[in-house]
Amino acid sequence: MEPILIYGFPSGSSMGLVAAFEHVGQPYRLCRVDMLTEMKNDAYARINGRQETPALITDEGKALTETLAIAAWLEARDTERRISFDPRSPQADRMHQMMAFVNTGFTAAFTPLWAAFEMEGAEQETLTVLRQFGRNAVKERHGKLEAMIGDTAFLAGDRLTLADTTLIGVARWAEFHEVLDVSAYPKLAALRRRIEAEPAVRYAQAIEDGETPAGSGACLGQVPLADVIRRFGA
Ligand SMILES: N[C@@H](CCC(=O)N[C@@H](CS)C(=O)NCC(=O)O)C(=O)O
Repeated sequence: MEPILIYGFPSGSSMGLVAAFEHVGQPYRLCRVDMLTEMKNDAYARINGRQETPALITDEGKALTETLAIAAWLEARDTERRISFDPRSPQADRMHQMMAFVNTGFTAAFTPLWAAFEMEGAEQETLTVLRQFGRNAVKERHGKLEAMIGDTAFLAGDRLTLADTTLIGVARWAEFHEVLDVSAYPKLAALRRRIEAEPAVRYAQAIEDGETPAGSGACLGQVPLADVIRRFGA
């Protein structure tokens, strides 16, 4: 069977993995999850016990969770090295380093902002503390990332790789939460523009927006979440 990538909307980090699968160009399917209404229940927990997206149903019908694990699964099958490098090369080391930084410190910095956003009935004081803490953390991590961006067109070289797709779904959260002026980080701003202009990323954005873009033809269609849970849930 073809792997099925379960992606969340709105504004899911999994948008980057959709772009990665599309860019690799091997047959895959998608499964769309409304993160606000379809994820926090026992049925979805049969796919991912943490009730999060992304998740992957592998070609062996097994559920695999966590962005970095799914990216590693894809990297191992990217034999034409369309989105990765030879695993023993310095470029692969750099790619993994950037993916790890983005998926840990950079992504985690947004946690207080999401907590404040989703909190119902919280005291104003609590929300203010969370937002202030989140704003500072996001700015600090943006500064660190800006310093880590080199002279290449993309994060790990001159072409789109898994480092860029790991970043792109998360980077836009800065605008969502309106916590900083993106232009204060010119290297990151330019990098994001280049990543967002890639056909696979434009495809993934259109998919997230609920459109039906033509794409490369590698995506064989969307599978309803209920079917995925029924067939592959634990
Ligand atoms: N460590 C996980 C984190 C995944 C994650 O936080 N996903 C978000 C969407 S981008 C989510 O599902 N949030 C829902 C929630 O926890 O409320 C990974 O890297 O895959």
